[in-house]
Formats: sequence, structure tokens, C-alpha cells
Amino acid sequence: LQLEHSLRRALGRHEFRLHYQPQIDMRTGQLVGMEALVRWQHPSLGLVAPSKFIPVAEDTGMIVAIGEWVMLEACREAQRWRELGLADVPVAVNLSANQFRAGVRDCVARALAYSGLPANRLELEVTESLVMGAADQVIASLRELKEMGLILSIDDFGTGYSSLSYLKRFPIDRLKIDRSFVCDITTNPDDAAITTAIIHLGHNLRLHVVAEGVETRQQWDFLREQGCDQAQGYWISKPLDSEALLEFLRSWQ
Ligand code: G
Ligand code: G
Ligand code: MN
Ligand code: NA
Repeated sequence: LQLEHSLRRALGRHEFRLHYQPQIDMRTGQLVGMEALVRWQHPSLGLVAPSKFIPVAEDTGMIVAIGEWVMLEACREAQRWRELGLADVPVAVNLSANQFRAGVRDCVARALAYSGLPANRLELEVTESLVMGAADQVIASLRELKEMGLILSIDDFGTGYSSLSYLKRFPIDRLKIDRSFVCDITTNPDDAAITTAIIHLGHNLRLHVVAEGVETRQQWDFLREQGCDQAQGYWISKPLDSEALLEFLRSWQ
């Protein structure tokens, strides 16, 4: 309850921050994208992780206002990297189910208009459960976003209930393999098998496959050998604040 109270004031007090985590092409080593991850700089608690406050924001409906801020801030920042000539890659924003249900089209349109970011430089990450619970309504919303020119990806893939027949009906561009699988790919044959299967499934459906939570050289090598397209994780970089990210971009080029 205390958390809810201070969460209500957090937006007005400018306490949210975005961190950004780079995504790398496994064949060329090129930067291909960036995931925006929200943080809450609480005046007394310090940096609060999204796993702590996103559920509260969801239950209270505050997720809509916070999500609007995240969308605009991410678009502005991505446009800044472009204008500085440092990176011209899509920025990915996470969407929770409630946010999606509340409707994101207008929010997206505003963020693109205010920031000047082209639509094909904005990616939305939706969860597997959101997509798989799919009503025709969800498909229609996703199609609409796709027609605006956005990139769409399924986050945490493999952890939810996947109906593979649904997958082909969605206008999805990328699958992100959940890091719970990637974590043990070099030691657990089951996780290795699941990861390899997801890569093949994605490719057969003409999707790009991204591995999340890549922490070691061994994991990187395994994923690369299996033909995984892109990687994200501490092995490349942890999520960085906007200043640290500029440094990363300057040194990665
Ligand atoms: O960065 P971290 O590992 O703490 O993120 C934890 C979870 O919070 C992830 O599952 C991520 O998808 C979610 N998350 C991060 N940023 C946002 C955001 O801006 N909106 C929503 N809805 N979820 C987010
Ligand atoms: O659910 P989602 O994929 O949006 O969550 C991304 C989360 O994973 C973020 O909280 C981010 O901080 C975290 N993360 C990113 N890279 C790694 C990694 O290599 N290892 C671990 N353990 N977590 C990571
Ligand atoms: Mn994500
Ligand atoms: Na994920």
C-alpha cells in the first residue's frame, strides 16, 4: 500500500528511468536493436526493479500512464541516437497485457509524432500468454500495429502455453527465447533441445530469433552454431542508463 501511494506520485516527480540493453547480430557482431527497461528511482528505497512495481501498476491501472511515459521516452532516446549518428536501430518496448487491452495504438502514434522516430524503429514486445490467449480482437490490434509499420516480437517465448497454430496467424517478426532456457543450454540437454527447436521453429516461420540472457562465451557459441540470429545479455552488456549507453555506442562502432 505504501508502494502504491508513492507509485502514484512517481510520474509527476520524474522518478522513472529507462535503461537500454543492446542486441547484437550473432554473425556480424553488429548492433541491431535495443530493449528499453523501466526503472524506478525511489527517493528512499533506491532503484526499484520492475518486477516489484509493474504488478502494482497493473492492478491499479497506473500501467497505462507509466506505459505512455515509457513509450515516449524510448522513442525520444532512439531518435537522439539517430540524430547523433550513433545508432539507427529499433528500440523495443515491453507491453503488459493490461496495457495492450487498454489500447496502445494512440499512445504509439503520439510517441512517434512527438519524437519524430520512424515507425519501423519502434518494436513492441508482447508476452506469449497475451498472444496465445488470443481472441480475434488481439489479432486485429496486432495487425493494426503492424500496418503502422512497427516491429512486433514475442517475449519470453517457450514459457507460456504455445499453440503453434496460433503463431502462424500473428503478424510477428521476432521470437525471443526466454532466458530460463538459455541459462542452462551448455549443461542441460533438455534446455539445449528446446532452444534448438525454438530456433528452427522460428526460422521455418520466417521469424528472427533472439536469445535473451546470454551470459557466457559458451552460450554464445552454442547459439551461434545453432543458427540463432541475435543475442542479448550480460555477455554483451547489461542494461545501461542513457549516459552509459552513449559510451557503449561510441565504443561498439
Ligand atoms: O530489467 P528487469 O529484468 O528487471 O525487468 C523485469 C521485467 O520487467 C521484464 O519481464 C520486463 O519485460 C518487465 N519490464 C521492463 N520494463 C517494462 C516496461 O516498460 N513495461 C512493462 N510492462 N514491463 C516492463
Ligand atoms: O522479460 P524480459 O525479457 O523483458 O526481461 C528482461 C530482463 O532480463 C531484464 O530485467 C534484464 O535486466 C534481464 N537480463 C538481461 N540480460 C540478462 C542476463 O544476461 N542475465 C540475467 N540473469 N538477466 C538478464
Ligand atoms: Mn523483454
Ligand atoms: Na524475456
